[in-house]
Amino acid sequence: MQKTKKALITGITGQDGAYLAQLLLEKGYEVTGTYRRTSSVNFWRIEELGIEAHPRLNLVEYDLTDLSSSIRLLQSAAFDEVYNLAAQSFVGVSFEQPITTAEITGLGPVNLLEAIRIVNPKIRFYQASTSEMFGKVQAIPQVEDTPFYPRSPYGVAKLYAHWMTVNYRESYGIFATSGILFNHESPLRGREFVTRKITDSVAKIKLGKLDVLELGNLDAKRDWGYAKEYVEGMWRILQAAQPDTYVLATNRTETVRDFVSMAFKAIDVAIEWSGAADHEIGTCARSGKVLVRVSPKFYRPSEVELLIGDPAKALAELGWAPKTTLEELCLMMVEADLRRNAAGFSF
Ligand code: NDP
Ligand code: GDR
Repeated sequence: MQKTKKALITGITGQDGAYLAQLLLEKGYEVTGTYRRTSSVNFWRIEELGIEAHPRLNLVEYDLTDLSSSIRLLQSAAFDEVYNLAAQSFVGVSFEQPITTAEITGLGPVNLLEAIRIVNPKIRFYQASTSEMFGKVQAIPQVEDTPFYPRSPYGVAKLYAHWMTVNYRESYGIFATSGILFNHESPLRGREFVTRKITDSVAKIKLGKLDVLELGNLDAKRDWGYAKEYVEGMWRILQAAQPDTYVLATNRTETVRDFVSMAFKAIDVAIEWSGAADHEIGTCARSGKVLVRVSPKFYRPSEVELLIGDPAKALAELGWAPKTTLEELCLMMVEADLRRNAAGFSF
């Protein structure tokens, strides 16, 4: 009989943590998911997926910045796989809190790598690296060996963690892997990120709960995929014969403005754009009402203008490819936000 695999997921209260937990439970794993102590812990994502009371799911309190609790956590069960998804993950906030971001997002993963080295170097480790490491892009499309040029404290912190992961792989023979994931979204995305902010606001406008959607840089281009498919890629990265680095992306890029138009189209509203970049507006083609306005307060001190990834290596070596189109993803998110807002709640 095959032994039940044990996985540890840091950051189970986040978007990816919730989907990954669901996937691993479906695959028969015993899953330990970590959450942070706060005055009111919020498990809405795992509740929405219906897995919060799963008999093979164990929830433990943990903070990534604490080395001794990282060691005790790894001593608490014979984990086969560790997925490090915990991070201060919002780029905008990283400009306001660069040191906290460095401590959590940069140094945090080293606590786990050290704990693996001390407790059991056979554990397979996944680090959630990011396309933000490409920043001011040096090549189009971006692949695994495109030079990095991060443009935010978040990107710099992730790049440190990325190279430490590579270093632990090369120095100690640890099965330490890194997925350079491009933006991935879903109905479980946090509302501070632009796609979910847009779909939630479009739902509220449709239901008469909001007049105008205010955004920052509409010209930024992103390669947006569906989060549920990306966590499958994380799992495949840890099942490979050798530890390595992989890009997961769709190889399609669109502007924030395009995503706004797409979301309004989902509620049958065509948007007409006018005005200069820093006070551009979007009006309803039928009524002439202003529905979208640019507010420079959402601009970042330095911006990542264009991201587009080529996931050819993941396809060739892992058999991973994205399936859901951006139109399908956007519609799925608008419909979920319409449902939630109509029912009177939205996280
Ligand atoms: P989320 O912001 O939704 O989730 C982040 C998780 O990290 C939350 O569970 C959060 O807990 C937890 N966390 C934050 N700080 C700490 C800490 N000090 N100790 C322990 N846990 C902590 O992110 P996503 O799910 O979207 O992303 C998952 C990972 O992938 C992140 O590392 C992110 O940077 C990275 N990534 C994401 C991409 C994306 O497009 N989504 C693309 C590339 C990389 P709490 O709920 O308490 O805040
Ligand atoms: P990003 O995602 O910074 O790419 O990081 P986000 O959705 O925050 O921004 C995408 C782009 O949209 C522009 N933008 C706005 N962004 C937000 N949040 N709010 C706005 O009002 C707004 N208006 C315009 C931004 O300037 C940016 O160009 C995400 C996170 O999940 C990271 O953790 C992850 O590593 C990367 O994706 C890949």
